[in-house]
Amino acid sequence: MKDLSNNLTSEQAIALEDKHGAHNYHPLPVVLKKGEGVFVWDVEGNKYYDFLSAYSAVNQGHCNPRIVAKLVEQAQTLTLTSRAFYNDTLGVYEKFVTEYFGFDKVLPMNTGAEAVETAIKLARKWGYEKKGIPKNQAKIVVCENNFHGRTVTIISASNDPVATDGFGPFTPGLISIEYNNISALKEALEDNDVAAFLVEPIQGEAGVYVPEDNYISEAYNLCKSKNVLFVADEVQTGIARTGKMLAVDYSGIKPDVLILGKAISGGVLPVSAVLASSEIMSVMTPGVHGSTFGGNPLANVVAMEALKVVKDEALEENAMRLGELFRLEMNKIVESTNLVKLVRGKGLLNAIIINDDEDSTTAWDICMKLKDNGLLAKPTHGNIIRFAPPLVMTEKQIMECVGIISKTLTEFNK
Ligand code: IF1
Repeated sequence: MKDLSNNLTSEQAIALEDKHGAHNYHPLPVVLKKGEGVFVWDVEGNKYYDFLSAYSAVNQGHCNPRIVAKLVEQAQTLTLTSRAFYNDTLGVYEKFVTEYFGFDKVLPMNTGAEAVETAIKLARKWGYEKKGIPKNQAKIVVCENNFHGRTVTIISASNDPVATDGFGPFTPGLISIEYNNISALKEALEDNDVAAFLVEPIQGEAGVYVPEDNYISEAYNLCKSKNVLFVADEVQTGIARTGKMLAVDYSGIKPDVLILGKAISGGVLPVSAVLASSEIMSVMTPGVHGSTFGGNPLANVVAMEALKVVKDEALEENAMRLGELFRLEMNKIVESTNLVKLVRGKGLLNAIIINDDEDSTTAWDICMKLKDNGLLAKPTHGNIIRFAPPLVMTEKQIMECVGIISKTLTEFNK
């Protein structure tokens, strides 16, 4: 066990980042040194419940022993070959993951954004070669207040000025419509040049915005009726986070293209994937797309173990059950204070809406108090606090966290 008493203080660590690092984040002032299961420790040895899970990447808990063991074993054997050659883990992983989610083919990538970019390229190429869309005319429909990543093409689909200002010019062919509005999608699909509809089954960054129950299934059916690919971005909602293996499982549909990331590796290293049918994936011929690290041996063995852990530890069921308990208890708190307007979410992807302006510091101030009380969470937009603990939580732990949140909100003075 690593000695926790050595080197940096929080102040020193923060100063180093401030001096030497780009200021592209505004982190909560806590410096983490260790993670184990649902807990993290800062450099002073203070222990916290992690209610962010690295944005739903450590669903299996921090430093999951099974996943780390596979990482260490492979790291001492073969870490990277590139795709210039075959290796003995990629085909095994591709069989495993395609059967796990029920698709013919997978294209392995690394970050969520890379997988989204891959899906955009795949949809466009399918549009030209299979649907007959005129060259360079393909359109992809996206939803307002989406979050799909930070690349220039992906932010070209964003209406968030903070994510877009100063990064133009933008990629054409991305049509934005209102989320959770079927008639808006119906209208957009009147355009025969639409190749795909790219959507989050629950909008995470928008503040855990859960659409109407039939939105996803009706959107899927509309896409089928117009020969448009339904592309589900489950980078944040996937891997049992919402109480089902995929958030689309609540709608009983199977997307034409599935995008996964984050917890597909248990947060141990960047792994993402795009899954589709053979017919769709057949447009990806040798040399048209790739990545140095995509499908690397470390990623392959880690992802297989991370996905096995989800089933072996029944994390879907646990997230479903504890999520229902969490929202039940949070609603009691909502009734008892006017500080919180509502709680919403599915499984263990939840958020509370603070009863204050978006540009107030109230949500941040509450998170600072939560930190003092031993729980780490962070606001998304302004007045929304996301609560997303690792899915390995126990009922006793979730009730202890409810107690911390209740205590913090009760004692909070604006
Ligand atoms: C940040 C939150 C944001 C995602 C969905 C693709 C990606 C993400 C649905 C890209 C990434 C991360 C990125 C991180 C904050 C976090 C996030 F919603 F999860 F909280 F921003 F919206 N699709 N989400 O959520 O995956 O390239 O990051 O691996 O950029 O600040 P990535």
